[in-house]
Amino acid sequence: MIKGTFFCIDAHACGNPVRLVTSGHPDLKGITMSEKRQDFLENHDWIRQGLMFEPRGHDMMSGSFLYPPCSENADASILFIETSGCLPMCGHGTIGTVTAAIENGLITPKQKGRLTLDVPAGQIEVEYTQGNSINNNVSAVKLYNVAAYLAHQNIELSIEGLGRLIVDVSYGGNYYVIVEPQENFPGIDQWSSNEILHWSPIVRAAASKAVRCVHPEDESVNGVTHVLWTGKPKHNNSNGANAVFYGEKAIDRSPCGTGTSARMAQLYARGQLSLGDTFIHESYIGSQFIGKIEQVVTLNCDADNPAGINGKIAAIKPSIEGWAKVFGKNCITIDDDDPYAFGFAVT
Ligand code: PYC
Repeated sequence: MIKGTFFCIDAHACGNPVRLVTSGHPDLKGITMSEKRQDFLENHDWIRQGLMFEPRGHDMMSGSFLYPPCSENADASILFIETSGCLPMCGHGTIGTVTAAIENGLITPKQKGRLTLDVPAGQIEVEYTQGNSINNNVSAVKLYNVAAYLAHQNIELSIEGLGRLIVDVSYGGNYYVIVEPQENFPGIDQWSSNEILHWSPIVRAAASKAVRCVHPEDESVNGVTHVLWTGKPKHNNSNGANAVFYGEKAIDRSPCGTGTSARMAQLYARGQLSLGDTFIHESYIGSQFIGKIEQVVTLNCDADNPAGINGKIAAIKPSIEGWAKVFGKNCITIDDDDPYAFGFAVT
């Protein structure tokens, strides 16, 4: 029996997939997108599994649902889905979702060219550029992300078979272990994708043991979920390059919006970037996002904040600019009779 039918618009943002699901949304309990994300994970996760994993998706698959705004000032809300779960925030996912939604008239902005969006990690602003003499496509999306901050610095990890690594952990909408070139890691330009896929889950597990990451304003945003490896860029105009590992087997094909935000927060905390600086970040396939430090802010931690942080956190508000292309429309069914209704992953 058919359990669900989902119309989808398939796109990619700078190379990484975005499947915007335009029908079949479950009603979600909760007032905020953070609460709705929890409800989705507890009660409707079969939809994500069926649409993201093979045979309907693949290791890198990610996507989104649009929901009505949760706040009065917002135009819409986004729930992000991918193979690893439902991210609090996703940069490439926002760029792809906004492009597909605006081109297909799925959001009516209060002000043309601008959107305010509720996402599980908070509220973000978006500017988009639409239309030229040839078509009415969206050619660029710039998102103003939630506050990003360096959470842990100079953590020593001992990785069997690789050796000692010194890493930082930074937040840009998700928590990232950041590994820069050093004695036991020559840089992404010297490593194959197989090496990144092999070592990433091991490094993520070691970092998760070594540090505690809980967002001071929302305890449901927690845990080191991504690994960001750095190295030499391919393009002369890039300021940095990265390979972001997520889920169990994925390397982001885009430069990763939340990863770029986390990296800029790390570089800002070390004095290597300043307010107003741009940072052109390159992905493993050479595609680029333009990051910028738009504001310097302070996160005030309540006395009983879930992270147990005493005091204030110095943070930045970064923007990320990129593009996406819509390439198809899809009607996907998930049928109870299918032994692979809820997907599988080959490990
Ligand atoms: O662009 O933020 C991002 C992202 C997270 C995981 C994959 N891409």
